[in-house]
Amino acid sequence: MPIAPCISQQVSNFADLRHAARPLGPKKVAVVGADDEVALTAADGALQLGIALPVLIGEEHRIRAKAESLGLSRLIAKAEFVSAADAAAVAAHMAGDGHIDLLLKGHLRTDQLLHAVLDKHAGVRTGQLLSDVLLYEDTLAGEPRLVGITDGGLNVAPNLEQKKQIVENAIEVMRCLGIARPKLAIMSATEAVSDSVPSSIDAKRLADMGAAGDFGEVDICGPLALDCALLAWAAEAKGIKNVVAGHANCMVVPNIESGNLLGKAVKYLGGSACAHVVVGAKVPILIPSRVESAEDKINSIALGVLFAAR
Ligand code: COD
Repeated sequence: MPIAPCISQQVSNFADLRHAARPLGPKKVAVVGADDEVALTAADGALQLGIALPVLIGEEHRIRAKAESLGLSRLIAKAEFVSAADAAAVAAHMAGDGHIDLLLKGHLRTDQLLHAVLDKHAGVRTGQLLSDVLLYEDTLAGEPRLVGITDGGLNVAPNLEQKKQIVENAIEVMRCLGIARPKLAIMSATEAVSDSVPSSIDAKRLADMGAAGDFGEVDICGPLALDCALLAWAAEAKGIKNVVAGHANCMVVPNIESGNLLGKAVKYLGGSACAHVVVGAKVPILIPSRVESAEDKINSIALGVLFAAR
């Protein structure tokens, strides 16, 4: 059954994304290991935007000291504090019990948070694969638009069944941006299907599933290389006639390395702002890297709010 878009109008940049999140908030956002300068600054920004009610989890005296040193008096006054030695486990159980709408990684390692979330006793797992979708602002077609990359954050070497679930998760995120019929490019190094490039075989299989209607209202094309996914003139030059080619809303990459490299390339080489969210669990999970800015983390909170409200 097709899933209805979360919002009626398509979100095409991060300003729109924050705007779209406002009427859907505030959501309870747990900052896990909250004695973290950037995460606290982002939580304060999201509080100010009206999209988050921060729940600061970790060693309370450290969190208060850090927030005070940053001058975040509004956050200290409005946030809920949860004192916990094992912030990840406490946050995961609170999410499982329905007390938290969104998890944001603070001062702890990504795998610490993910292992707490994957613990069956926490009640956050749904049976669906968890995967990460990153958004960046793409300007190759002239007008800025948000384009997704998945999965550069979680699944190291997904098999075909796991890629199928990564596609399903990506479709759900695209629908949250108001895209009723998302265009997904299944990425490889070439448009040719070849035994010597295994990702091209999986890409063709996923595209065939898309054509057979297995994913509902969606256009899927693969294998596609980066140029033909994003540049209409490149697809035309190669004679590829498909609605996705040159206009992909989301690129599904073959493994974590390609997704991670592509995500960091759009950010650091391309200079784009970013947002990303892990979906597939009971609540959206935000696992920004330690070097991401507070602004990118606020974008991720806005994306998480949109997803949580679907
Ligand atoms: N979705 C749902 N369940 C999962 C997933 C997933 N993506 N991955 C594992 N599980 C379940 C398994 O079914 C199992 O029940 C349990 O979790 C443990 O599974 P393992 O032993 O295969 O997984 P782990 O413990 O080795 O680690 C899972 C991680 C997600 C932590 C691991 O894959 C990981 O570290 N991924 C990379 C994360 C990372 O460092 N990203 C940084 C780049 S930004």
